[in-house]
Amino acid sequence: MHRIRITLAAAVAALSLAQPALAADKIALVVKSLGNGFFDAARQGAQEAAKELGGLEIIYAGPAKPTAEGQVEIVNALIAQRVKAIAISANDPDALVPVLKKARQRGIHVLSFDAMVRQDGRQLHLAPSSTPLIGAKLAALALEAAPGGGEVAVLSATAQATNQNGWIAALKSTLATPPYAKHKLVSVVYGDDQTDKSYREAQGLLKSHPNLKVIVAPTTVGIAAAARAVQDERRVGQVFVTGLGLPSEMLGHVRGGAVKSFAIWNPVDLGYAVIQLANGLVKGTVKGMAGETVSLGRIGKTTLDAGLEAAMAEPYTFNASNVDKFSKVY
Ligand code: RAM
Repeated sequence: MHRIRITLAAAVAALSLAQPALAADKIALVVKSLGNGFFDAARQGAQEAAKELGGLEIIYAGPAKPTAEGQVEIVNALIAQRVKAIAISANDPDALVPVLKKARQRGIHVLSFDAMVRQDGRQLHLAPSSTPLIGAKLAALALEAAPGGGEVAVLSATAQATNQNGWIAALKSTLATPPYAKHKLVSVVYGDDQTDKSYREAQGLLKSHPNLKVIVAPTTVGIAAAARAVQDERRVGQVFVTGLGLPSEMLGHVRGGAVKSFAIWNPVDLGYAVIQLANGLVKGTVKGMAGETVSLGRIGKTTLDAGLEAAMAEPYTFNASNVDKFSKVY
Protein backbone atom coordinates (compact mmCIF):
# COMPACT_ATOMS: atom_id res chain seq x y z
CA MET A 1 0.00 0.00 0.00
CA HIS A 2 2.73 2.33 1.06
CA ARG A 3 4.58 1.57 -2.16
CA ILE A 4 1.52 2.20 -4.30
CA ARG A 5 0.95 5.55 -2.62
CA ILE A 6 4.51 6.57 -3.41
CA THR A 7 4.12 5.47 -7.01
CA LEU A 8 0.86 7.41 -7.32
CA ALA A 9 2.45 10.50 -5.88
CA ALA A 10 5.35 10.14 -8.27
CA ALA A 11 2.93 9.76 -11.19
CA VAL A 12 1.04 12.92 -10.18
CA ALA A 13 4.33 14.78 -9.89
CA ALA A 14 5.42 13.52 -13.32
CA LEU A 15 2.06 14.57 -14.79
CA SER A 16 2.31 18.08 -13.47
CA LEU A 17 5.83 18.32 -14.83
CA ALA A 18 4.55 17.27 -18.24
CA GLN A 19 1.94 20.09 -18.27
CA PRO A 20 3.03 22.78 -20.74
CA ALA A 21 4.04 26.05 -19.09
CA LEU A 22 1.20 28.59 -19.12
CA ALA A 23 1.42 30.50 -22.42
CA ALA A 24 2.54 34.09 -21.96
CA ASP A 25 0.09 36.90 -22.82
CA LYS A 26 1.27 38.69 -25.94
CA ILE A 27 1.22 42.47 -25.79
CA ALA A 28 2.23 44.39 -28.90
CA LEU A 29 4.11 47.67 -28.89
CA VAL A 30 3.47 49.22 -32.31
CA VAL A 31 5.71 52.19 -33.06
CA LYS A 32 5.65 54.90 -35.74
CA SER A 33 8.58 53.29 -37.55
CA LEU A 34 11.53 51.00 -36.94
CA GLY A 35 15.07 52.33 -36.63
CA ASN A 36 14.10 55.29 -34.42
CA GLY A 37 16.27 55.48 -31.27
CA PHE A 38 13.37 56.95 -29.29
CA PHE A 39 11.25 53.85 -29.86
CA ASP A 40 14.22 51.53 -29.32
CA ALA A 41 14.47 53.05 -25.84
CA ALA A 42 10.71 52.64 -25.31
CA ARG A 43 11.07 48.99 -26.28
CA GLN A 44 13.69 48.55 -23.60
CA GLY A 45 11.24 49.93 -21.02
CA ALA A 46 8.50 47.65 -22.34
CA GLN A 47 10.75 44.62 -21.84
CA GLU A 48 11.57 45.81 -18.36
CA ALA A 49 7.86 45.98 -17.47
CA ALA A 50 7.24 42.53 -18.98
CA LYS A 51 10.04 41.06 -16.88
CA GLU A 52 8.74 42.71 -13.73
CA LEU A 53 5.12 41.65 -14.32
CA GLY A 54 5.92 38.12 -15.54
CA GLY A 55 3.91 35.97 -17.97
CA LEU A 56 4.10 38.57 -20.73
CA GLU A 57 5.66 38.52 -24.16
CA ILE A 58 6.30 41.84 -25.89
CA ILE A 59 5.88 41.90 -29.64
CA TYR A 60 7.69 44.96 -30.97
CA ALA A 61 6.54 46.05 -34.42
CA GLY A 62 6.53 49.04 -36.72
CA PRO A 63 6.64 49.84 -40.43
CA ALA A 64 9.90 50.74 -42.19
CA LYS A 65 8.55 54.27 -42.78
CA PRO A 66 6.12 56.12 -40.50
CA THR A 67 2.89 55.57 -42.45
CA ALA A 68 -0.62 54.73 -41.29
CA GLU A 69 -0.96 52.11 -44.07
CA GLY A 70 2.08 50.24 -42.75
CA GLN A 71 0.60 50.25 -39.24
CA VAL A 72 -2.81 49.03 -40.50
CA GLU A 73 -1.09 45.97 -42.00
CA ILE A 74 0.74 45.33 -38.75
CA VAL A 75 -2.43 45.59 -36.65
CA ASN A 76 -4.20 43.11 -38.97
CA ALA A 77 -1.33 40.65 -38.48
CA LEU A 78 -1.47 41.15 -34.70
CA ILE A 79 -5.22 40.43 -34.69
CA ALA A 80 -4.48 37.15 -36.48
CA GLN A 81 -1.80 36.37 -33.86
CA ARG A 82 -4.40 36.83 -31.10
CA VAL A 83 -2.40 39.27 -29.04
CA LYS A 84 -4.08 40.37 -25.80
CA ALA A 85 -3.35 44.10 -26.18
CA ILE A 86 -2.02 46.58 -28.72
CA ALA A 87 -0.25 49.75 -27.56
CA ILE A 88 0.33 52.02 -30.54
CA SER A 89 2.04 55.33 -31.31
CA ALA A 90 -0.11 56.21 -34.32
CA ASN A 91 1.00 57.79 -37.56
CA ASP A 92 -2.51 59.14 -38.07
CA PRO A 93 -5.24 59.66 -35.44
CA ASP A 94 -8.09 58.66 -37.77
CA ALA A 95 -6.76 56.18 -40.33
CA LEU A 96 -6.04 53.51 -37.70
CA VAL A 97 -9.51 53.69 -36.10
CA PRO A 98 -11.32 51.08 -38.26
CA VAL A 99 -8.66 48.37 -37.82
CA LEU A 100 -8.30 49.12 -34.10
CA LYS A 101 -12.10 48.85 -33.73
CA LYS A 102 -11.84 45.45 -35.41
CA ALA A 103 -9.21 44.47 -32.83
CA ARG A 104 -11.52 45.58 -29.99
CA GLN A 105 -14.36 43.49 -31.45
CA ARG A 106 -12.05 40.48 -31.25
CA GLY A 107 -11.48 41.16 -27.55
CA ILE A 108 -8.05 42.78 -27.93
CA HIS A 109 -7.36 45.75 -25.66
CA VAL A 110 -6.22 48.89 -27.48
CA LEU A 111 -4.38 51.90 -26.14
CA SER A 112 -2.28 54.60 -27.72
CA PHE A 113 0.85 56.23 -26.38
CA ASP A 114 3.09 59.05 -27.61
CA ALA A 115 1.04 59.86 -30.76
CA MET A 116 -2.66 59.55 -30.06
CA VAL A 117 -5.44 57.62 -31.79
CA ARG A 118 -8.89 59.29 -31.95
CA GLN A 119 -10.90 58.55 -28.83
CA ASP A 120 -13.32 56.06 -30.41
CA GLY A 121 -10.41 53.94 -31.64
CA ARG A 122 -8.75 53.26 -28.28
CA GLN A 123 -9.54 52.67 -24.61
CA LEU A 124 -7.02 55.20 -23.31
CA HIS A 125 -4.00 57.29 -24.30
CA LEU A 126 -0.76 57.78 -22.44
CA ALA A 127 1.00 61.07 -23.22
CA PRO A 128 4.59 61.60 -22.11
CA SER A 129 3.75 65.02 -20.68
CA SER A 130 1.05 67.69 -21.00
CA THR A 131 0.82 69.36 -24.41
CA PRO A 132 0.78 72.99 -23.11
CA LEU A 133 3.85 72.21 -20.97
CA ILE A 134 5.73 70.84 -23.96
CA GLY A 135 4.75 73.86 -26.09
CA ALA A 136 5.95 76.24 -23.37
CA LYS A 137 9.19 74.26 -23.03
CA LEU A 138 9.85 74.45 -26.79
CA ALA A 139 9.33 78.22 -26.69
CA ALA A 140 11.64 78.59 -23.68
CA LEU A 141 14.29 76.60 -25.54
CA ALA A 142 13.94 78.91 -28.57
CA LEU A 143 14.42 81.89 -26.24
CA GLU A 144 17.54 80.29 -24.82
CA ALA A 145 18.83 79.63 -28.35
CA ALA A 146 18.19 83.23 -29.46
CA PRO A 147 17.78 85.50 -26.42
CA GLY A 148 17.55 88.60 -28.61
CA GLY A 149 14.79 87.16 -30.80
CA GLY A 150 14.78 86.58 -34.56
CA GLU A 151 13.38 84.13 -37.09
CA VAL A 152 12.30 80.71 -35.87
CA ALA A 153 11.39 77.71 -38.03
CA VAL A 154 9.93 74.35 -37.04
CA LEU A 155 11.13 71.06 -38.51
CA SER A 156 8.55 68.45 -37.54
CA ALA A 157 7.96 64.73 -38.08
CA THR A 158 4.96 63.72 -40.26
CA ALA A 159 2.14 66.18 -40.95
CA GLN A 160 -0.46 63.82 -39.41
CA ALA A 161 1.28 63.07 -36.09
CA THR A 162 -1.04 64.18 -33.29
CA ASN A 163 1.80 64.58 -30.81
CA GLN A 164 3.93 66.94 -32.91
CA ASN A 165 0.88 68.83 -34.18
CA GLY A 166 -0.35 69.42 -30.64
CA TRP A 167 3.09 70.56 -29.48
CA ILE A 168 3.49 72.92 -32.45
CA ALA A 169 0.06 74.47 -31.76
CA ALA A 170 1.06 74.98 -28.11
CA LEU A 171 4.43 76.43 -29.19
CA LYS A 172 2.63 78.89 -31.48
CA SER A 173 0.34 80.09 -28.69
CA THR A 174 3.31 80.59 -26.35
CA LEU A 175 5.23 82.46 -29.06
CA ALA A 176 2.25 84.83 -29.29
CA THR A 177 2.81 86.00 -25.68
CA PRO A 178 4.90 89.09 -24.71
CA PRO A 179 8.22 87.43 -23.77
CA TYR A 180 8.44 86.23 -27.37
CA ALA A 181 7.56 89.53 -29.10
CA LYS A 182 10.90 89.48 -30.93
CA HIS A 183 10.65 85.86 -32.10
CA LYS A 184 8.95 85.35 -35.44
CA LEU A 185 7.82 81.92 -36.66
CA VAL A 186 8.60 81.92 -40.39
CA SER A 187 8.03 78.32 -41.49
CA VAL A 188 6.90 74.82 -40.47
CA VAL A 189 8.30 71.93 -42.53
CA TYR A 190 8.05 68.14 -42.23
CA GLY A 191 10.92 65.65 -42.39
CA ASP A 192 8.61 62.64 -41.78
CA ASP A 193 10.93 61.25 -39.08
CA GLN A 194 13.24 60.16 -41.90
CA THR A 195 16.85 61.23 -41.44
CA ASP A 196 17.46 62.05 -45.11
CA LYS A 197 14.26 64.00 -45.65
CA SER A 198 14.69 65.86 -42.35
CA TYR A 199 18.25 66.79 -43.37
CA ARG A 200 17.10 68.10 -46.75
CA GLU A 201 14.25 70.07 -45.17
CA ALA A 202 16.71 71.63 -42.71
CA GLN A 203 19.04 72.57 -45.59
CA GLY A 204 16.04 74.10 -47.37
CA LEU A 205 15.22 76.22 -44.30
CA LEU A 206 18.80 77.47 -44.11
CA LYS A 207 18.69 78.44 -47.78
CA SER A 208 15.28 80.08 -47.91
CA HIS A 209 15.66 81.98 -44.61
CA PRO A 210 19.15 83.50 -44.57
CA ASN A 211 18.39 85.33 -41.31
CA LEU A 212 17.11 82.24 -39.53
CA LYS A 213 18.17 82.11 -35.87
CA VAL A 214 16.50 78.96 -34.51
CA ILE A 215 15.28 75.61 -35.81
CA VAL A 216 12.91 73.98 -33.33
CA ALA A 217 12.53 70.26 -34.08
CA PRO A 218 9.99 68.54 -31.80
CA THR A 219 11.20 65.14 -32.98
CA THR A 220 14.32 63.18 -32.04
CA VAL A 221 14.94 62.29 -35.69
CA GLY A 222 14.47 65.88 -36.90
CA ILE A 223 16.61 67.57 -34.27
CA ALA A 224 19.62 65.33 -34.98
CA ALA A 225 19.29 65.83 -38.76
CA ALA A 226 18.88 69.61 -38.39
CA ALA A 227 21.94 69.88 -36.14
CA ARG A 228 23.97 67.97 -38.70
CA ALA A 229 22.74 70.26 -41.51
CA VAL A 230 23.71 73.38 -39.51
CA GLN A 231 27.12 71.88 -38.90
CA ASP A 232 27.64 70.78 -42.53
CA GLU A 233 26.48 74.16 -43.87
CA ARG A 234 28.92 75.90 -41.49
CA ARG A 235 26.18 77.88 -39.77
CA VAL A 236 27.17 76.95 -36.20
CA GLY A 237 27.01 80.09 -34.07
CA GLN A 238 24.48 81.76 -36.40
CA VAL A 239 21.66 79.23 -36.32
CA PHE A 240 20.89 77.19 -33.21
CA VAL A 241 18.95 73.95 -33.22
CA THR A 242 16.73 72.92 -30.33
CA GLY A 243 13.64 70.85 -29.60
CA LEU A 244 13.13 67.27 -28.40
CA GLY A 245 16.19 65.04 -28.67
CA LEU A 246 17.87 62.03 -27.14
CA PRO A 247 20.99 62.89 -25.10
CA SER A 248 22.77 59.92 -26.73
CA GLU A 249 22.15 61.41 -30.19
CA MET A 250 22.71 65.08 -29.25
CA LEU A 251 25.93 64.85 -27.26
CA GLY A 252 28.18 65.53 -30.28
CA HIS A 253 26.04 68.48 -31.40
CA VAL A 254 26.08 70.10 -27.96
CA ARG A 255 29.86 69.72 -27.95
CA GLY A 256 30.06 70.99 -31.55
CA GLY A 257 27.99 74.09 -30.73
CA ALA A 258 24.99 73.61 -33.07
CA VAL A 259 22.78 72.93 -30.02
CA LYS A 260 22.81 74.89 -26.75
CA SER A 261 20.01 73.03 -25.03
CA PHE A 262 17.13 70.68 -25.78
CA ALA A 263 14.57 68.65 -23.84
CA ILE A 264 12.92 65.23 -23.66
CA TRP A 265 11.21 62.89 -21.21
CA ASN A 266 12.51 59.43 -20.43
CA PRO A 267 11.49 57.17 -23.36
CA VAL A 268 12.39 54.04 -21.39
CA ASP A 269 9.87 55.05 -18.72
CA LEU A 270 7.25 55.75 -21.40
CA GLY A 271 7.60 52.21 -22.80
CA TYR A 272 7.57 50.76 -19.30
CA ALA A 273 4.44 52.72 -18.30
CA VAL A 274 2.41 51.87 -21.38
CA ILE A 275 2.98 48.15 -20.83
CA GLN A 276 1.87 48.55 -17.21
CA LEU A 277 -1.38 50.07 -18.51
CA ALA A 278 -1.80 47.46 -21.26
CA ASN A 279 -1.35 44.69 -18.70
CA GLY A 280 -3.82 46.45 -16.39
CA LEU A 281 -6.44 46.44 -19.16
CA VAL A 282 -5.80 42.75 -19.86
CA LYS A 283 -6.01 41.80 -16.17
CA GLY A 284 -9.00 44.05 -15.53
CA THR A 285 -7.24 46.26 -12.96
CA VAL A 286 -7.47 49.19 -15.40
CA LYS A 287 -10.96 49.94 -16.70
CA GLY A 288 -10.29 52.95 -18.92
CA MET A 289 -12.79 55.29 -17.24
CA ALA A 290 -12.69 59.09 -16.94
CA GLY A 291 -11.38 60.09 -13.50
CA GLU A 292 -9.83 56.67 -12.87
CA THR A 293 -6.45 56.64 -11.16
CA VAL A 294 -4.22 54.01 -12.73
CA SER A 295 -0.91 52.48 -11.72
CA LEU A 296 2.24 52.95 -13.80
CA GLY A 297 4.21 50.47 -11.71
CA ARG A 298 7.49 51.82 -10.31
CA ILE A 299 6.74 55.25 -11.79
CA GLY A 300 3.67 55.91 -9.67
CA LYS A 301 0.08 56.75 -10.55
CA THR A 302 -1.74 58.93 -13.03
CA THR A 303 -5.38 59.85 -13.63
CA LEU A 304 -7.37 59.52 -16.85
CA ASP A 305 -9.05 62.78 -17.86
CA ALA A 306 -12.41 63.24 -19.61
CA GLY A 307 -10.82 62.36 -22.96
CA LEU A 308 -9.34 59.18 -21.40
CA GLU A 309 -5.85 60.62 -21.60
CA ALA A 310 -3.19 60.51 -18.95
CA ALA A 311 0.10 62.41 -18.89
CA MET A 312 3.42 61.54 -17.32
CA ALA A 313 6.23 63.85 -16.22
CA GLU A 314 7.51 67.26 -17.34
CA PRO A 315 10.08 67.33 -20.13
CA TYR A 316 13.61 67.58 -18.81
CA THR A 317 16.16 70.05 -20.18
CA PHE A 318 19.65 69.02 -21.26
CA ASN A 319 22.70 71.16 -21.99
CA ALA A 320 26.48 70.94 -21.73
CA SER A 321 26.22 70.42 -17.96
CA ASN A 322 24.27 67.15 -18.02
CA VAL A 323 24.06 65.74 -21.57
CA ASP A 324 27.14 63.61 -21.07
CA LYS A 325 25.75 61.74 -18.11
CA PHE A 326 22.34 61.05 -19.68
CA SER A 327 23.80 60.10 -23.06
CA LYS A 328 24.66 56.77 -21.47
CA VAL A 329 21.04 56.13 -20.49
CA TYR A 330 18.93 57.05 -23.58
C1 RAM B 1 10.33 61.10 -32.53
C2 RAM B 1 8.94 60.58 -32.73
C3 RAM B 1 8.17 60.46 -31.44
C4 RAM B 1 8.34 61.69 -30.57
C5 RAM B 1 9.79 61.97 -30.35
C6 RAM B 1 10.01 63.20 -29.49
O1 RAM B 1 11.17 60.05 -32.12
O2 RAM B 1 8.27 61.46 -33.60
O3 RAM B 1 6.83 60.25 -31.72
O4 RAM B 1 7.69 61.55 -29.35
O5 RAM B 1 10.42 62.15 -31.60
